[in-house]
Amino acid sequence: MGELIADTAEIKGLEPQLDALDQHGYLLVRDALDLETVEAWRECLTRKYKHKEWDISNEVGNVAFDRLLEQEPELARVLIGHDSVSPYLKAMLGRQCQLRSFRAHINPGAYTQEWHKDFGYYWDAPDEARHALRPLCINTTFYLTDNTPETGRLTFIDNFCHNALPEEIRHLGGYNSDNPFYQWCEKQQQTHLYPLTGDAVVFFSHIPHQGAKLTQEDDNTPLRSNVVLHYQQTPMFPGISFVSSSLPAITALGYNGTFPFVDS
Ligand SMILES: O=C(O)CCC(=O)C(=O)O
Ligand SMILES: [Fe+2]
Repeated sequence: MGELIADTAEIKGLEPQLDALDQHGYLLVRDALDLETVEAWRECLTRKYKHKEWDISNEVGNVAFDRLLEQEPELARVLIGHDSVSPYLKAMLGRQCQLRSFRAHINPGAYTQEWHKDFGYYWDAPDEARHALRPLCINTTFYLTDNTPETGRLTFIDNFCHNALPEEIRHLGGYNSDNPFYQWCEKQQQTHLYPLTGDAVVFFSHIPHQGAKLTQEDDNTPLRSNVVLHYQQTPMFPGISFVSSSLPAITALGYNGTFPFVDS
């Protein structure tokens, strides 16, 4: 498999960074969180994992927590519209930027994520209304542990952002690698990102991606984990296809409270 290193973390200055986000669909932001914040999050997720307080535990090795805005308000709310990612969110979504959902992941054992797109409805929209503008959603994924070529990664498809997914595979997916969407993704030229502790990856929620953990941590090393905030540009019907629901955020923050860049 050919591999391109598009080290968007090296790009300095907002405009070139936005150009890179536009071109690749993702941007690696170094040192988004300080170590104190990272350690508080690791402690939180480890504790909740030990107490089996997760909302989802799936067959590819992801354990997810979906109600942290309500359960851990002090830790969670400071990440909404966080300074490290707010210039990109503001530039891409403006004041229409709404927090959609807040999900943290921990990977206790073997983990190769299914190829997936968080925002599936993006691909349905043109079939429904071909003149409608397609809403844009953005992930800000904060990494709490190191991903190196030896230990783990987040993988994207090269030159994908402005190409359409072939129509026959657009709606497919699932945890099983035995599906044509997964196999199509595997055949494409890919870029592996290696986000380190405290780094964030900002990316468009409709583009296919896959996380992985390559080695099991020893007892003294924190388990691979991350915190994902999904933002959406337009108020959306709660039932559209998206990996996580918009309802816990609205319940925890109130509708107006989900808009970080609007003065209330
Ligand atoms: O495990 C990972 O790195 C992937 C996380 C993910 O799917 C996301 O941020 O949307
Ligand atoms: Fe994802």
